[in-house]
Amino acid sequence: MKENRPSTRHDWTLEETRELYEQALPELLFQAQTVHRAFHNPCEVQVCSLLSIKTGGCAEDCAYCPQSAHHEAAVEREPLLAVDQVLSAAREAHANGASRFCMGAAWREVSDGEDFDKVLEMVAGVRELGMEACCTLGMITPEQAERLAEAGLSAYNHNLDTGPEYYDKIITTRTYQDRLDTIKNVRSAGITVCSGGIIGMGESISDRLEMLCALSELEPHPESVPINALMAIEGTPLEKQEPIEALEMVRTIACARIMMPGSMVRLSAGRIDMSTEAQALCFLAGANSIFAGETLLTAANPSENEDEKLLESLGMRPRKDSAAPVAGES
Ligand code: SAM
Ligand code: DTB
Ligand code: SF4
Repeated sequence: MKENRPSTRHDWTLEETRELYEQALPELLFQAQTVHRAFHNPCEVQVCSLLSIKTGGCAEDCAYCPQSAHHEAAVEREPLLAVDQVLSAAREAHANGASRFCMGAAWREVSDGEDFDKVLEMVAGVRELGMEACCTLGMITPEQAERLAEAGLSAYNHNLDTGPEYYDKIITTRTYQDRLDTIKNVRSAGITVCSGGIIGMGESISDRLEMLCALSELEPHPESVPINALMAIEGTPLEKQEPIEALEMVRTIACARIMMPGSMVRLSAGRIDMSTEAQALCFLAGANSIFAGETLLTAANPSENEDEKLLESLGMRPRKDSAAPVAGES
Protein backbone atom coordinates (compact mmCIF):
# COMPACT_ATOMS: atom_id res chain seq x y z
CA MET A 1 0.00 0.00 0.00
CA LYS A 2 1.33 3.43 -0.88
CA GLU A 3 1.86 6.03 1.81
CA ASN A 4 0.14 9.43 2.03
CA ARG A 5 -3.03 8.30 0.35
CA PRO A 6 -5.94 10.72 0.57
CA SER A 7 -8.79 9.30 2.61
CA THR A 8 -11.69 7.55 0.92
CA ARG A 9 -14.89 9.50 1.49
CA HIS A 10 -18.59 8.74 1.14
CA ASP A 11 -19.97 12.18 1.97
CA TRP A 12 -19.13 14.37 -1.03
CA THR A 13 -21.61 17.23 -1.33
CA LEU A 14 -22.90 18.59 -4.62
CA GLU A 15 -21.27 21.97 -3.87
CA GLU A 16 -17.87 20.40 -3.27
CA THR A 17 -18.05 18.38 -6.46
CA ARG A 18 -19.14 21.43 -8.42
CA GLU A 19 -16.03 23.23 -7.18
CA LEU A 20 -13.97 20.27 -8.31
CA TYR A 21 -15.62 20.11 -11.73
CA GLU A 22 -15.47 23.83 -12.44
CA GLN A 23 -11.92 24.59 -11.37
CA ALA A 24 -9.28 25.48 -13.97
CA LEU A 25 -8.38 22.38 -15.97
CA PRO A 26 -4.69 22.39 -14.90
CA GLU A 27 -5.77 22.41 -11.24
CA LEU A 28 -8.35 19.66 -11.77
CA LEU A 29 -5.90 17.47 -13.67
CA PHE A 30 -3.16 18.01 -11.08
CA GLN A 31 -5.50 17.00 -8.28
CA ALA A 32 -6.76 13.96 -10.20
CA GLN A 33 -3.20 12.90 -11.10
CA THR A 34 -2.04 13.23 -7.50
CA VAL A 35 -4.87 10.98 -6.29
CA HIS A 36 -4.41 8.60 -9.21
CA ARG A 37 -0.70 8.09 -8.54
CA ALA A 38 -1.28 7.46 -4.84
CA PHE A 39 -3.54 4.50 -5.69
CA HIS A 40 -2.64 3.23 -9.15
CA ASN A 41 0.15 2.78 -11.66
CA PRO A 42 -0.46 5.66 -14.11
CA CYS A 43 1.01 3.72 -17.07
CA GLU A 44 -1.22 0.65 -16.78
CA VAL A 45 -4.66 0.12 -18.24
CA GLN A 46 -7.01 -2.74 -17.46
CA VAL A 47 -8.30 -4.14 -20.75
CA CYS A 48 -11.79 -5.61 -20.58
CA SER A 49 -13.53 -7.52 -23.31
CA LEU A 50 -17.28 -7.23 -23.78
CA LEU A 51 -19.73 -9.64 -25.40
CA SER A 52 -23.48 -9.38 -25.84
CA ILE A 53 -24.66 -12.86 -24.87
CA LYS A 54 -28.34 -12.00 -25.40
CA THR A 55 -29.17 -9.15 -27.72
CA GLY A 56 -32.25 -6.95 -28.20
CA GLY A 57 -35.92 -7.17 -27.27
CA CYS A 58 -35.43 -5.75 -23.76
CA ALA A 59 -38.56 -4.84 -21.76
CA GLU A 60 -37.04 -1.66 -20.26
CA ASP A 61 -37.44 1.70 -22.02
CA CYS A 62 -33.96 3.22 -21.43
CA ALA A 63 -33.95 6.17 -23.86
CA TYR A 64 -30.30 5.67 -24.88
CA CYS A 65 -30.45 1.97 -25.59
CA PRO A 66 -30.80 0.40 -29.04
CA GLN A 67 -31.75 -2.92 -27.41
CA SER A 68 -35.00 -1.72 -25.89
CA ALA A 69 -38.14 -3.30 -27.41
CA HIS A 70 -39.78 0.14 -26.97
CA HIS A 71 -37.59 1.69 -29.71
CA GLU A 72 -37.02 1.16 -33.42
CA ALA A 73 -33.24 0.78 -33.60
CA ALA A 74 -31.78 -1.63 -36.17
CA VAL A 75 -30.72 -4.26 -33.65
CA GLU A 76 -31.75 -7.83 -34.44
CA ARG A 77 -33.23 -9.72 -31.52
CA GLU A 78 -31.22 -12.85 -30.70
CA PRO A 79 -31.66 -15.61 -28.13
CA LEU A 80 -29.03 -16.40 -25.49
CA LEU A 81 -25.78 -17.59 -27.09
CA ALA A 82 -24.57 -21.15 -26.48
CA VAL A 83 -22.07 -21.71 -23.65
CA ASP A 84 -19.39 -22.95 -26.12
CA GLN A 85 -19.76 -19.87 -28.30
CA VAL A 86 -19.25 -17.58 -25.34
CA LEU A 87 -16.26 -19.51 -24.04
CA SER A 88 -14.51 -19.49 -27.40
CA ALA A 89 -14.96 -15.69 -27.55
CA ALA A 90 -13.50 -15.47 -24.03
CA ARG A 91 -10.53 -17.63 -25.04
CA GLU A 92 -9.84 -15.35 -28.00
CA ALA A 93 -10.14 -12.21 -25.84
CA HIS A 94 -7.70 -13.71 -23.33
CA ALA A 95 -5.23 -14.47 -26.13
CA ASN A 96 -5.56 -10.83 -27.21
CA GLY A 97 -4.55 -9.61 -23.75
CA ALA A 98 -7.90 -9.03 -22.00
CA SER A 99 -7.88 -9.81 -18.28
CA ARG A 100 -11.62 -9.34 -17.71
CA PHE A 101 -14.48 -10.78 -19.76
CA CYS A 102 -17.81 -9.03 -19.40
CA MET A 103 -21.06 -10.67 -20.58
CA GLY A 104 -24.07 -8.44 -21.22
CA ALA A 105 -27.70 -9.48 -21.60
CA ALA A 106 -30.59 -7.29 -22.72
CA TRP A 107 -32.77 -8.40 -19.84
CA ARG A 108 -34.84 -6.26 -17.52
CA GLU A 109 -34.19 -8.83 -14.81
CA VAL A 110 -32.91 -12.35 -14.49
CA SER A 111 -35.47 -15.19 -14.51
CA ASP A 112 -34.52 -18.47 -12.88
CA GLY A 113 -34.44 -21.38 -15.32
CA GLU A 114 -32.50 -22.76 -18.26
CA ASP A 115 -31.04 -19.45 -19.44
CA PHE A 116 -29.78 -18.43 -16.01
CA ASP A 117 -28.25 -21.91 -15.55
CA LYS A 118 -26.38 -21.41 -18.83
CA VAL A 119 -25.08 -18.03 -17.66
CA LEU A 120 -23.77 -19.71 -14.50
CA GLU A 121 -21.91 -22.22 -16.70
CA MET A 122 -20.47 -19.34 -18.76
CA VAL A 123 -19.23 -17.62 -15.60
CA ALA A 124 -17.54 -20.79 -14.31
CA GLY A 125 -16.00 -21.40 -17.75
CA VAL A 126 -14.54 -17.88 -17.98
CA ARG A 127 -13.02 -18.23 -14.52
CA GLU A 128 -11.42 -21.53 -15.56
CA LEU A 129 -9.63 -19.62 -18.34
CA GLY A 130 -7.96 -17.51 -15.65
CA MET A 131 -9.88 -14.32 -16.43
CA GLU A 132 -12.08 -12.19 -14.25
CA ALA A 133 -15.73 -12.77 -15.14
CA CYS A 134 -18.21 -9.91 -15.13
CA CYS A 135 -21.92 -9.97 -16.00
CA THR A 136 -24.56 -7.35 -16.61
CA LEU A 137 -27.98 -9.00 -16.70
CA GLY A 138 -30.39 -6.39 -15.30
CA MET A 139 -32.00 -6.67 -11.88
CA ILE A 140 -31.09 -9.65 -9.70
CA THR A 141 -32.42 -10.97 -6.38
CA PRO A 142 -30.22 -11.80 -3.37
CA GLU A 143 -30.55 -15.54 -4.20
CA GLN A 144 -29.50 -15.03 -7.83
CA ALA A 145 -26.53 -12.96 -6.67
CA GLU A 146 -25.52 -15.83 -4.35
CA ARG A 147 -25.69 -18.31 -7.23
CA LEU A 148 -23.54 -16.05 -9.42
CA ALA A 149 -21.03 -15.72 -6.57
CA GLU A 150 -20.90 -19.52 -6.19
CA ALA A 151 -20.21 -19.85 -9.92
CA GLY A 152 -17.19 -17.58 -9.37
CA LEU A 153 -18.45 -14.24 -10.70
CA SER A 154 -15.86 -11.51 -10.04
CA ALA A 155 -17.95 -8.42 -10.76
CA TYR A 156 -21.49 -7.35 -11.65
CA ASN A 157 -22.14 -4.27 -13.79
CA HIS A 158 -25.25 -2.27 -12.95
CA ASN A 159 -25.07 1.42 -13.80
CA LEU A 160 -26.89 4.26 -12.06
CA ASP A 161 -26.67 5.89 -15.51
CA THR A 162 -27.51 9.47 -14.43
CA GLY A 163 -28.47 11.56 -11.40
CA PRO A 164 -31.63 10.69 -9.44
CA GLU A 165 -33.50 13.83 -10.57
CA TYR A 166 -32.93 13.25 -14.28
CA TYR A 167 -33.55 9.51 -14.08
CA ASP A 168 -37.23 9.51 -15.07
CA LYS A 169 -36.48 11.58 -18.20
CA ILE A 170 -34.40 8.61 -19.37
CA ILE A 171 -36.09 5.50 -17.96
CA THR A 172 -39.69 5.09 -16.80
CA THR A 173 -39.90 1.31 -16.40
CA ARG A 174 -37.78 1.12 -13.23
CA THR A 175 -36.66 3.41 -10.41
CA TYR A 176 -33.35 4.61 -9.04
CA GLN A 177 -34.12 2.58 -5.93
CA ASP A 178 -34.48 -0.59 -8.07
CA ARG A 179 -30.91 0.00 -9.28
CA LEU A 180 -29.61 0.59 -5.76
CA ASP A 181 -31.35 -2.58 -4.53
CA THR A 182 -29.64 -4.77 -7.12
CA ILE A 183 -26.28 -3.19 -6.29
CA LYS A 184 -26.91 -4.01 -2.64
CA ASN A 185 -27.74 -7.65 -3.51
CA VAL A 186 -24.52 -7.91 -5.52
CA ARG A 187 -22.43 -6.47 -2.68
CA SER A 188 -24.08 -8.69 -0.05
CA ALA A 189 -23.17 -11.79 -2.07
CA GLY A 190 -19.49 -10.76 -2.00
CA ILE A 191 -19.31 -9.90 -5.72
CA THR A 192 -17.46 -6.69 -6.59
CA VAL A 193 -19.57 -3.85 -7.96
CA CYS A 194 -19.12 -2.16 -11.34
CA SER A 195 -21.37 0.90 -11.54
CA GLY A 196 -21.17 4.17 -13.41
CA GLY A 197 -23.18 6.01 -15.99
CA ILE A 198 -23.56 7.92 -19.22
CA ILE A 199 -22.91 11.59 -19.93
CA GLY A 200 -24.28 13.57 -22.86
CA MET A 201 -27.97 12.62 -22.54
CA GLY A 202 -29.08 16.25 -22.12
CA GLU A 203 -28.51 16.21 -18.36
CA SER A 204 -27.12 19.21 -16.46
CA ILE A 205 -23.70 19.23 -14.85
CA SER A 206 -25.48 18.92 -11.49
CA ASP A 207 -27.19 15.72 -12.69
CA ARG A 208 -23.77 14.29 -13.61
CA LEU A 209 -22.29 15.29 -10.30
CA GLU A 210 -25.29 13.95 -8.38
CA MET A 211 -24.69 10.62 -10.08
CA LEU A 212 -21.05 10.70 -8.95
CA CYS A 213 -22.19 11.62 -5.41
CA ALA A 214 -24.65 8.69 -5.39
CA LEU A 215 -21.88 6.32 -6.53
CA SER A 216 -19.47 7.65 -3.92
CA GLU A 217 -22.08 7.21 -1.18
CA LEU A 218 -21.91 3.45 -1.74
CA GLU A 219 -19.84 1.82 0.97
CA PRO A 220 -17.47 0.50 -0.15
CA HIS A 221 -17.16 2.42 -3.42
CA PRO A 222 -17.83 0.40 -6.60
CA GLU A 223 -14.55 -1.28 -7.54
CA SER A 224 -15.16 -0.20 -11.17
CA VAL A 225 -16.81 2.98 -12.40
CA PRO A 226 -17.56 2.98 -16.14
CA ILE A 227 -18.03 6.45 -17.62
CA ASN A 228 -19.80 6.21 -20.98
CA ALA A 229 -20.27 9.01 -23.49
CA LEU A 230 -23.71 8.65 -25.05
CA MET A 231 -23.57 6.96 -28.43
CA ALA A 232 -26.62 8.55 -30.06
CA ILE A 233 -28.10 5.63 -31.95
CA GLU A 234 -30.67 5.96 -34.72
CA GLY A 235 -34.10 4.75 -33.70
CA THR A 236 -33.63 5.63 -30.01
CA PRO A 237 -35.29 8.69 -28.42
CA LEU A 238 -31.81 10.22 -27.95
CA GLU A 239 -30.81 9.80 -31.63
CA LYS A 240 -30.58 13.58 -32.18
CA GLN A 241 -28.53 14.34 -29.09
CA GLU A 242 -25.47 16.48 -29.85
CA PRO A 243 -22.14 14.79 -29.03
CA ILE A 244 -20.51 16.06 -25.84
CA GLU A 245 -17.21 17.92 -25.83
CA ALA A 246 -14.28 15.62 -25.04
CA LEU A 247 -13.29 17.96 -22.20
CA GLU A 248 -16.59 17.22 -20.44
CA MET A 249 -15.61 13.56 -20.42
CA VAL A 250 -12.18 14.57 -19.08
CA ARG A 251 -13.68 16.66 -16.27
CA THR A 252 -16.21 13.95 -15.33
CA ILE A 253 -13.50 11.29 -15.22
CA ALA A 254 -11.24 13.54 -13.12
CA CYS A 255 -14.06 14.07 -10.60
CA ALA A 256 -14.80 10.33 -10.48
CA ARG A 257 -11.10 9.69 -9.87
CA ILE A 258 -10.87 12.22 -7.03
CA MET A 259 -14.13 11.12 -5.40
CA MET A 260 -13.47 7.35 -5.69
CA PRO A 261 -9.68 7.14 -5.56
CA GLY A 262 -9.24 3.38 -5.28
CA SER A 263 -11.73 2.45 -8.03
CA MET A 264 -10.91 1.49 -11.58
CA VAL A 265 -12.40 4.29 -13.68
CA ARG A 266 -13.31 2.92 -17.10
CA LEU A 267 -13.31 5.11 -20.20
CA SER A 268 -16.21 3.19 -21.74
CA ALA A 269 -18.60 3.83 -24.67
CA GLY A 270 -17.79 6.64 -27.09
CA ARG A 271 -14.05 6.14 -27.59
CA ILE A 272 -14.66 5.50 -31.29
CA ASP A 273 -15.43 9.22 -31.69
CA MET A 274 -12.54 10.45 -29.55
CA SER A 275 -9.10 11.46 -30.81
CA THR A 276 -5.90 9.93 -29.43
CA GLU A 277 -5.29 13.23 -27.64
CA ALA A 278 -8.73 13.27 -26.02
CA GLN A 279 -8.31 9.69 -24.80
CA ALA A 280 -4.83 10.57 -23.51
CA LEU A 281 -6.36 13.40 -21.47
CA CYS A 282 -8.90 10.95 -20.04
CA PHE A 283 -6.03 8.70 -18.92
CA LEU A 284 -4.27 11.72 -17.39
CA ALA A 285 -7.53 12.52 -15.60
CA GLY A 286 -7.42 9.09 -13.98
CA ALA A 287 -9.13 6.63 -16.33
CA ASN A 288 -7.33 3.31 -16.06
CA SER A 289 -9.53 0.82 -17.84
CA ILE A 290 -11.05 0.44 -21.30
CA PHE A 291 -13.28 -1.93 -23.25
CA ALA A 292 -11.38 -3.48 -26.14
CA GLY A 293 -12.78 -5.07 -29.27
CA GLU A 294 -14.53 -3.55 -32.23
CA THR A 295 -18.05 -4.02 -30.89
CA LEU A 296 -19.20 -3.01 -27.43
CA LEU A 297 -22.56 -4.74 -27.04
CA THR A 298 -24.04 -3.61 -30.35
CA ALA A 299 -22.20 -0.33 -31.08
CA ALA A 300 -18.77 0.35 -32.58
CA ASN A 301 -15.53 0.62 -30.62
CA PRO A 302 -11.90 1.03 -31.81
CA SER A 303 -10.28 -2.18 -33.10
CA GLU A 304 -7.70 -4.08 -31.05
CA ASN A 305 -5.03 -2.89 -33.49
CA GLU A 306 -5.98 0.73 -33.00
CA ASP A 307 -5.91 0.33 -29.23
CA GLU A 308 -2.54 -1.36 -29.32
CA LYS A 309 -1.25 1.65 -31.28
CA LEU A 310 -2.97 4.05 -28.90
CA LEU A 311 -1.36 2.57 -25.78
CA GLU A 312 2.00 2.21 -27.50
CA SER A 313 2.00 5.84 -28.63
CA LEU A 314 1.33 6.92 -25.03
CA GLY A 315 3.94 4.54 -23.58
CA MET A 316 1.19 2.81 -21.63
CA ARG A 317 0.55 -0.91 -21.32
CA PRO A 318 -2.30 -3.32 -20.60
CA ARG A 319 -2.28 -4.59 -17.04
CA LYS A 320 -1.24 -8.24 -17.15
CA ASP A 321 -2.59 -9.61 -13.91
CA SER A 322 -6.26 -9.83 -13.20
CA ALA A 323 -7.26 -6.77 -11.19
CA ALA A 324 -6.94 -6.60 -7.42
CA PRO A 325 -9.20 -3.64 -6.68
CA VAL A 326 -8.54 -1.55 -3.61
CA ALA A 327 -11.88 0.25 -3.59
CA GLY A 328 -13.03 -2.08 -0.83
CA GLU A 329 -11.13 0.14 1.62
CA SER A 330 -13.61 2.54 3.11
N1 SAM B 1 -29.68 -4.71 -19.37
C1 SAM B 1 -28.66 -4.53 -18.44
C2 SAM B 1 -28.73 -3.21 -17.71
O1 SAM B 1 -29.30 -2.27 -18.24
O2 SAM B 1 -28.18 -3.12 -16.61
C3 SAM B 1 -27.27 -4.71 -19.02
C4 SAM B 1 -26.93 -4.16 -20.39
S1 SAM B 1 -27.01 -2.38 -20.59
C5 SAM B 1 -26.88 -2.22 -22.32
C6 SAM B 1 -25.47 -1.80 -19.88
C7 SAM B 1 -25.17 -0.34 -19.91
O3 SAM B 1 -24.79 0.05 -21.22
C8 SAM B 1 -26.27 0.63 -19.57
O4 SAM B 1 -26.48 0.75 -18.20
C9 SAM B 1 -25.73 1.91 -20.15
O5 SAM B 1 -24.99 2.62 -19.18
C10 SAM B 1 -24.81 1.46 -21.28
N2 SAM B 1 -25.33 1.89 -22.60
C11 SAM B 1 -26.34 1.34 -23.28
N3 SAM B 1 -26.57 2.00 -24.44
C12 SAM B 1 -25.66 3.02 -24.48
C13 SAM B 1 -25.41 4.06 -25.41
N4 SAM B 1 -26.13 4.21 -26.52
N5 SAM B 1 -24.39 4.92 -25.16
C14 SAM B 1 -23.66 4.77 -24.03
N6 SAM B 1 -23.86 3.81 -23.11
C15 SAM B 1 -24.85 2.94 -23.32
C1 DTB C 1 -20.94 -0.04 -19.49
O1 DTB C 1 -21.02 0.85 -18.63
N1 DTB C 1 -20.73 0.17 -20.78
C2 DTB C 1 -20.77 -1.08 -21.53
C3 DTB C 1 -20.85 -2.13 -20.40
N2 DTB C 1 -21.04 -1.32 -19.21
C4 DTB C 1 -21.81 -3.22 -20.46
C5 DTB C 1 -21.87 -1.11 -22.52
C6 DTB C 1 -21.83 0.05 -23.50
C7 DTB C 1 -22.92 -0.19 -24.47
C8 DTB C 1 -22.86 0.79 -25.64
C9 DTB C 1 -23.98 0.60 -26.58
C10 DTB C 1 -24.01 -0.72 -27.27
O2 DTB C 1 -22.96 -1.32 -27.58
O3 DTB C 1 -25.12 -1.18 -27.57
FE1 SF4 D 1 -32.51 -3.18 -21.45
FE2 SF4 D 1 -30.16 -2.65 -20.32
FE3 SF4 D 1 -30.84 -1.56 -22.72
FE4 SF4 D 1 -32.09 -0.72 -20.54
S1 SF4 D 1 -29.88 -0.53 -20.98
S2 SF4 D 1 -33.06 -1.27 -22.50
S3 SF4 D 1 -32.18 -2.59 -19.33
S4 SF4 D 1 -30.52 -3.71 -22.29
